[in-house]
Amino acid sequence: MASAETVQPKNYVGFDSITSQIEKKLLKRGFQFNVMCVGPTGSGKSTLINTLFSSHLIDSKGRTSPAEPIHQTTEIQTVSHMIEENGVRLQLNIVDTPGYGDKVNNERCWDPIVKYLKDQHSAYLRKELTAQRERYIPDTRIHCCLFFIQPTGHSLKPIDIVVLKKLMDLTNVIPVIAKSDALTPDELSAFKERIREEFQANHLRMYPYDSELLDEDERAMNAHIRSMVPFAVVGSETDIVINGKSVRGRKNRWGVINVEDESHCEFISLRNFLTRTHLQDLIESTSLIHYETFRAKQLLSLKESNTQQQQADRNRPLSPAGSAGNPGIYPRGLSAGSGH
Ligand SMILES: Nc1nc2c(ncn2[C@@H]2O[C@H](COP(=O)(O)OP(=O)(O)OP(=O)(O)O)[C@@H](O)[C@H]2O)c(=O)[nH]1
Ligand SMILES: [Mg+2]
Repeated sequence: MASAETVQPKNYVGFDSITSQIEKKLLKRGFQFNVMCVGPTGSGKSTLINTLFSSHLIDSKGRTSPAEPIHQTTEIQTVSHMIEENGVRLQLNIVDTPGYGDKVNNERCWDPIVKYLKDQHSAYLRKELTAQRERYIPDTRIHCCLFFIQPTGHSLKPIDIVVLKKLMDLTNVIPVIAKSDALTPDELSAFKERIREEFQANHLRMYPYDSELLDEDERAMNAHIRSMVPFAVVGSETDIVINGKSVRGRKNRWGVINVEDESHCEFISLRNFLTRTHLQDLIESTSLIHYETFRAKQLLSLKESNTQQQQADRNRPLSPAGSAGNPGIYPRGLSAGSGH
């Protein structure tokens, strides 16, 4: 058999334009990027979402007067934003979740969040398995979950570890230290170090993941990110004027924290990481790692239950009404809302 070797065509064939064709098509269609915020009650999730996208997308507890009622997120809510930069359209969907862990009994308080994540994988799988599937399946799978850690300066709480373990199997998890203005720089770096150790000790896989396919630059970038994670962030919905320039900040009795100043917090690093350097990789690893794992598990359990059903059917005495029944539009076990 002839060995594989690179052959140079004599005349210009033109298929090298395929990359720009694909690019053009993708850019025209745009991207969907779905981010979810998870964390304890009052940890600043809604405020950070508003800070990230500079608009009042979601009610936070921030009050401008004592008479104003406290806003607490009580159900999972999604807001969408269409962003366009240099002809590239990005549909950003942000999923805010109610804080967990403030009840007397916190058992299974994470269930609605886990169910939401699984439902999105399941909806995609159902669409993919239909006979006449759409060429382009709208993607509601969560590409990245910002996990809010309270700035205690101690360690992760047992409930955090339980929730993190559930989330890691389903999505890319990026831990952030919320309200990091509560810690001094020394406390913050010691806290970060302890959290990284706890992640390792509890076998919690933190995004970004290493892979053999990465080149040297990408590896170096990931190593840099890993040395930074968890990102220490501060959120604010108030504009403050510093040197004649209006910025998002928090004013307290001893000064002003400028959310966008990299010497004050890592908000800008987090935003660049999400929307610039790792956007494509977050989308890709959701599809290639988390969705594939979910898909394989679902299809295997489907196969098992079908085999069991067939065996039961075979053992059943024959009767005129002994048909296996109508499996419906979905394969058995994959009805809407399955997968949890
Ligand atoms: N000091 C400080 N306070 C913050 C920060 N971010 C938010 N807050 C305040 O913390 C309170 C709660 O913020 P939210 O954004 O509503 O918290 P949440 O996590 O959405 O709360 P739930 O919806 O109840 O889960 C508000 O009073 C915010 O102004 C921060 O970075 N630093
Ligand atoms: Mg909230």
